[in-house]
Amino acid sequence: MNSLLTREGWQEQKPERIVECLVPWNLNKERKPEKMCGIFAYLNYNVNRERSHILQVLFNGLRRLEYRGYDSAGIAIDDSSPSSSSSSSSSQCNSNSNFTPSPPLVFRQEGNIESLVKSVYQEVGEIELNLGESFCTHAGIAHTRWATHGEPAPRNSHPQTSGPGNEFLVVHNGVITNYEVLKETLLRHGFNFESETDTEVIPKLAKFVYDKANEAAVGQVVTFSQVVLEVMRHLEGAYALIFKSLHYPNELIACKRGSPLLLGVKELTENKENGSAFEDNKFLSKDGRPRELFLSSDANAVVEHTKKVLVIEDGEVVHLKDGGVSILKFENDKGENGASLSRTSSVRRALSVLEMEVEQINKGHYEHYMQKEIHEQPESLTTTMRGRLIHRGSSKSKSVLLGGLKDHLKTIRRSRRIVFIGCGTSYNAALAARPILEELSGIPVTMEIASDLLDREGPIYREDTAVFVSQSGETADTLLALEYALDNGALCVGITNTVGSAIARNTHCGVHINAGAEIGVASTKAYTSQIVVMVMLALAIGGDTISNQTRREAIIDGLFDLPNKVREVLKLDQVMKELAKLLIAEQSLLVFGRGYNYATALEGALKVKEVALMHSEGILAGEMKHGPLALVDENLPIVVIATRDACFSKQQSVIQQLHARKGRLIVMCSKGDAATVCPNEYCRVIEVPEDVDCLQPVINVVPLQLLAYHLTVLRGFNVDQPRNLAKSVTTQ
Ligand code: UD2
Ligand code: GLU
Ligand code: MG
Repeated sequence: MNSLLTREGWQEQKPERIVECLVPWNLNKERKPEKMCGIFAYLNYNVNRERSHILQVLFNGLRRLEYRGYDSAGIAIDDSSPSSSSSSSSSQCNSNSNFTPSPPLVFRQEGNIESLVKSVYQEVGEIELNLGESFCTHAGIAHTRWATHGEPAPRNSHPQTSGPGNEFLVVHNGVITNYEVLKETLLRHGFNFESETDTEVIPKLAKFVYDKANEAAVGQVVTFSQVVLEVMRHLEGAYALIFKSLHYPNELIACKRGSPLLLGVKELTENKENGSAFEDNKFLSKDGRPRELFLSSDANAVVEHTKKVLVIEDGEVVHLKDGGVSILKFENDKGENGASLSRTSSVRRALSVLEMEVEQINKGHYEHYMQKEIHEQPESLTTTMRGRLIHRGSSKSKSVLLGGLKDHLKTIRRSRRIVFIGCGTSYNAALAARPILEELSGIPVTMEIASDLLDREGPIYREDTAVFVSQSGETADTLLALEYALDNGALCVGITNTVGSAIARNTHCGVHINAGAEIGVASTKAYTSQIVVMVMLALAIGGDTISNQTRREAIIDGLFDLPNKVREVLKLDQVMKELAKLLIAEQSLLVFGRGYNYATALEGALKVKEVALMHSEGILAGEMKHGPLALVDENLPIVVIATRDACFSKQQSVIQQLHARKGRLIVMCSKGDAATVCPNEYCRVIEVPEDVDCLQPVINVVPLQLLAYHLTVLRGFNVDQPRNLAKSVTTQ
């Protein structure tokens, strides 16, 4: 095999990764243009370029990314050059190795690129920066931002910095789902934060790592890629990142997970030995040849400079230095790992202290992950909706934007049916969203349990949209069903929590639920985030019509309010614990629901089964008379979900009938309805806050999650690793 990158530690490159990019951005799935925001970097090596030229290249790069949507922008360039600062662009390119670099300059602005350009030239004027200054080698970075964390404002724009002195600068596309714990840890280590972004933890973490490594490694040089590999080890979520640093002048590092990124190379001298630089072993080595290197989240911004691009893959760390490019592979297993980093023992110690602190903050004061994950649902739901619920613009109109689906909505709307495919909790989440999807889209929605679809080899057609729901994105049955649906030509949409997972990679498009890592085996926060994503999906597919406008706005308002409602319902913790005490010795528990809350009944029962190891059944209340009623007696506890929606009066009648058979009833109802649902105090009541009907399942499941949790603890079972179950079921 032709080894394209030959330096030690470099990966063998698959030839298909190196592409002649004539048709921008349609070469593989990951290079789809529907994503928001963008990254661009320009590094000129061994060729004189004036500052004004560098600025132009950066601004033009950003202009090419404009179509992707953004709300602010920023750049970073060097303050002074180690080469002679004459304004001539002579071909002679000398640099002074004794040069001490000064902190890079950062310019950030909200609004469009032109307002950034204007403010840069204004500031340049104010600080009397020489636009004609020539740089033999220079690394500049640029960013357009679509705010997810913190409003569009200069302080929240990128590059984000490690602090005064701009020792480390980072531009980021994506969402860091564990930024809160990292931030708390770094605050404890004396860092001050200036922005509300998730991104700011990244440059600060880089400085932390750099400082620790240097304290420890006397006389030993820590490389830029070593620093970044350590930083990556701590990041969760989706990202494309470019790092620039005062400590590593004229170097850049790019890495990614989930979000796209590519490298373009323009050779400035003819390479006589080999026509194609990308097939030349030496091409990326430090051969001293002048060249220009570009990094971008989109080929659009690179094609005008060069047609030769290298698609960066997840987990790769691409290091641009001395005109050469090296690629290291990051394997995200903790401990002594494949990140090819030799750490001194003291660095290892410093970093494992950090890891432990993060771990501790992560679990907080909770005893179990499941408990923590139940209680963090207001935050995880907020993260799920970040950047996706829009009430911008002068009209203040409310809408939903799912970046990953934007370009596929037309196809979905034209499909003959939507098929939800999942297993366990993910199936239940889809079931909860089914009614609103049918209502808003008018498209028939059917449900498939992945294994059953495969057992039957059920019909899937080209005209179908198949939606695959999986927390891990690796669920074996769901993956096989995906293969099957792809073979049958359906449009395949993924809904997963795990960026870069098999389902995220192999579906045509999809939505990341961004709930943050879920560690407890019994899914809780992923379930509620999945429902919210699918309600947003229904809003997106349903589109804006006059007839459904009031309904849509009510749902969007409800979504905005949902984290607060969940916060409120979590106050039932003690009530559910008391209830758990009453049920501790029971053999069985039934849960009745219907309509939007049929899924809640199934999911509540599944939780009790999974962790409390108690038999439990979710029953469609409409089916009561067709069997389940036979079980009812004065001993069997039954939960009935009867919150306010179109099924309310039917549920009242179910309660009456169960009561008539002396059923032991626990009724979940909307606040203030206790007397209505349970006039004679013959039952226990759980009163929950009310939201829009289709969002009620998110609220209603919480008390049942709490019940399952407390039952498990009281019964003395392992909450986070229940018997016989695995977090991610990757075998059939
Ligand atoms: C993108 C960024 C997000 C944030 C946001 C700002 C990524 C991964 N996400 O989120 O961090 O910057 O823009 O607006 O960069 N996909 C699948 N199958 C799946 C799940 C996702 O194909 O199961 C695709 C999806 O079609 C899209 C990409 O993966 O092309 C990212 O999906 P997303 O939901 O993270 O996208 P978005 O725009 O909300
Ligand atoms: N999450 C980051 C922020 O809010 C990056 C958003 C983006 O991809 O532009 O600043
Ligand atoms: Mg599961």
